[in-house]
Amino acid sequence: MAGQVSKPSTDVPPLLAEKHAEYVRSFSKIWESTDKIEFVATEHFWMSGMYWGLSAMALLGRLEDMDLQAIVPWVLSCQHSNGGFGGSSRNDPHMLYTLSAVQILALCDQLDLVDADKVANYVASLQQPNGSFVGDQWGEVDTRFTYCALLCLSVIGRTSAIDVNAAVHFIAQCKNFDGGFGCTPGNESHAGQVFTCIGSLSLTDKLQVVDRDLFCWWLCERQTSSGGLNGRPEKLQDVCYSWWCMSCLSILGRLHWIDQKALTNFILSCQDDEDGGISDRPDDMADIYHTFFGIAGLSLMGYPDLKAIDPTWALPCEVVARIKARNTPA
Ligand code: GRG
Ligand code: ZN
Repeated sequence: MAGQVSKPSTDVPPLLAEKHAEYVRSFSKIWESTDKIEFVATEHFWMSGMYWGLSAMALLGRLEDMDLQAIVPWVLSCQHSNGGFGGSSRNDPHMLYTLSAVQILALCDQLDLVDADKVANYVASLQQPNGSFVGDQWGEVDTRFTYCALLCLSVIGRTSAIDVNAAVHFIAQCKNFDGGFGCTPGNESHAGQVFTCIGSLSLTDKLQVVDRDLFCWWLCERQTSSGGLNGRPEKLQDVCYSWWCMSCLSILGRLHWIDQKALTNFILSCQDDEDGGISDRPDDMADIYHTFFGIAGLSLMGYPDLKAIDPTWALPCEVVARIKARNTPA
């Protein structure tokens, strides 16, 4: 057990939904304050920030409080001529932001605005002969990009644009002796990477590659005495692993292998009870990333009044149902 108990559970407030909704709304106003350091420091990942914010609002049942009329054209303005999207209109295209863009358009029920062939061509151009994917023109290979490719193409109904079997073969090569997965073959298992590999195998219906008991044992060993989960042995607990680990356990039907009450209390103890938002650990500064993944973790555990999130698609279940209906031939 790597962590310490940070707050007795009796001190823990319930989910401060209204404060978090206000926090997400104010995050989107960073974009209007070009003189602020936050503007400069975060611009390259705004597209993902917008996906985290919108998804958090969707799980809270408050998506309509966001200015979707402004967000959709902004997303489209970040697409480049090669079909990929940048983190902002001034940033180069990247697989990460192409997925976030497509996810946002799905959340907003605006997938008809996507030129699916163009996006599919971009994603396919990043697949390597061994089945792996690079994130952009600079050539870094990582299982994150395999998941992004598979999910992005699943959302737009174009998985036929890539060699899915080769992609699965690459993921299988990243499996380690502990049942987990790393970012490339031979790399250490890490909870973030295992999500991308389990997500990829779930999307492609190839979960038989997983050594379920061994792997789920590794996952449940991520819970520390704080109730929170860490990303690998001897590391600190962090709210975002409530998503990276719990999504895998959910996909594999083993959520009950975690002490969910203790994890719920840990996530709730990371809320900013004045300004809203959720941080990585109690008393740290809240950010939009941990706000989303904290709420997403609570959603996986069935926290009251939250909409359900799909552990494979990282989107609300009702959005996934809409996508599947759209992509299923009549
Ligand atoms: C649509 C949900 C969604 C994801 C898209 C980008 C991506 C695909 C997945 C990222 C998976 C990943 C690698 C997450 C880990 C992020 C993280 C907390 C990294 C920190 O790593 P270290 O080594 O932290 O700094 P530890 O906790 O090990 O000390
Ligand atoms: Zn984190």
